[in-house]
Amino acid sequence: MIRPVSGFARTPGTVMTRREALAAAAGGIVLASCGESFGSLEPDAPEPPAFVKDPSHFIMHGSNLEARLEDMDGLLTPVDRFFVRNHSPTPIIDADAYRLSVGGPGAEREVELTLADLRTLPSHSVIAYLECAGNWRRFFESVLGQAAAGSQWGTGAIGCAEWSGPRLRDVLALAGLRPGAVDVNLHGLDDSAWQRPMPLAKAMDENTLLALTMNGAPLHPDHGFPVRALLPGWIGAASVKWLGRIEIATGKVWVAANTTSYVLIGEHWPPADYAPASGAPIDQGAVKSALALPLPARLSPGIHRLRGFAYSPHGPVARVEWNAGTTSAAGPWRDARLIGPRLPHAWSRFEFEWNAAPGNHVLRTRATDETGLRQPAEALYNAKGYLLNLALPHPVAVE
Ligand SMILES: Nc1nc2c(c(=O)[nH]1)N[C@H]1C(S)=C(S)[C@@H](COP(=O)(O)O)O[C@H]1N2
Ligand SMILES: [Mo]
Repeated sequence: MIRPVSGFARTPGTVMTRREALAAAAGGIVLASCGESFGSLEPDAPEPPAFVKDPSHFIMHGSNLEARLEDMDGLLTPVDRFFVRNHSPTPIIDADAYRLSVGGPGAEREVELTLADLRTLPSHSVIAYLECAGNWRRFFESVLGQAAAGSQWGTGAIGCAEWSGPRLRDVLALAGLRPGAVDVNLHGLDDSAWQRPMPLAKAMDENTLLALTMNGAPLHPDHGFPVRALLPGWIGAASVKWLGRIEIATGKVWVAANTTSYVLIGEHWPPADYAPASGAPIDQGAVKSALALPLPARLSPGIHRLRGFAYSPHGPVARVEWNAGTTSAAGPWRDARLIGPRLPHAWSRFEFEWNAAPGNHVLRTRATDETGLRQPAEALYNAKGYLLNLALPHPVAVE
């Protein structure tokens, strides 16, 4: 049942941070005698981990977990291998108390939805990759020679999953769009109160979802249980997890995630006159490919079948090439085989055979998408380290 609410919606849902949930489980939270407020945590209680899943499969970067491409095989990344990017610890949300509020100045009315309400709406599925805009950031230092600020991700801030749930546009229709609606801002229920707006056109896209499931199972807490947005082709930051509020605005919305972060800053990147930021905000990702090998890799001499993943926000990848060279010089490009389905929002897998001679080598791959966009040989520095997509030199020692 969908309840219209009057005035500005109250804070939706009942949220406990992971720390509070752990403390509650351990008896660390004391209810005040009137039952209205929580007592404080023991001051010297150790900080709990920022995530729920077993971090041992991952490379840890503070509150973030980087996946290892060499651990991934099929089209879909298993949840226990899927990277996590958290601006604050994973909140544990009570599904029964959960409410999603939808409204704002661009809406006809304020509505509040339960998880059951969302489950009654028509469900749509999309197989889509999700990548952090800062994936590959560590190569700004090792390849471009100038470090960029932020988590020093290698190639593993990416995964591909099947996401299902109602379309965002069907949820917006429940609140009713006014003619003046311009932007749709999404608010997370985590401590960071993560927000990222999108223009109405992206919100109305048939593949912009409020995902309730990932690979057929309810969302894992680390990936946004009970509801996350999923914006295929856009930087991961826009796919807001633990969604609590959808605000329909009558003007452009400026938040941290499109002014101080997720903007291109640097001498080659002039600020955009439409944005109150020192750089132009980014939304789409870039065409890229990466080998499913450790970085650096070590192989025995002989013929190896190597494989990897290639993807573009603009549609399926049409071609992947590879070459074996050195740090300073690429070898001749050769075609890799594309394997498995080529879907509009998913990544493609590729493979090729390489006869590895003893010595130190540098392998490179480059993807070309169906629109003809190809990974470049070089890239321009930006201070926050986003969207690096040059044909990555991957060192391989053969011995
Ligand atoms: N509420 C909330 N949503 C969020 C974030 C966050 O910190 N809080 N991080 C964003 C970023 S930067 C990325 S890259 C993706 C990562 O999604 P994942 O952790 O499910 O892999 O979630 C996005 N959604
Ligand atoms: Mo991200």
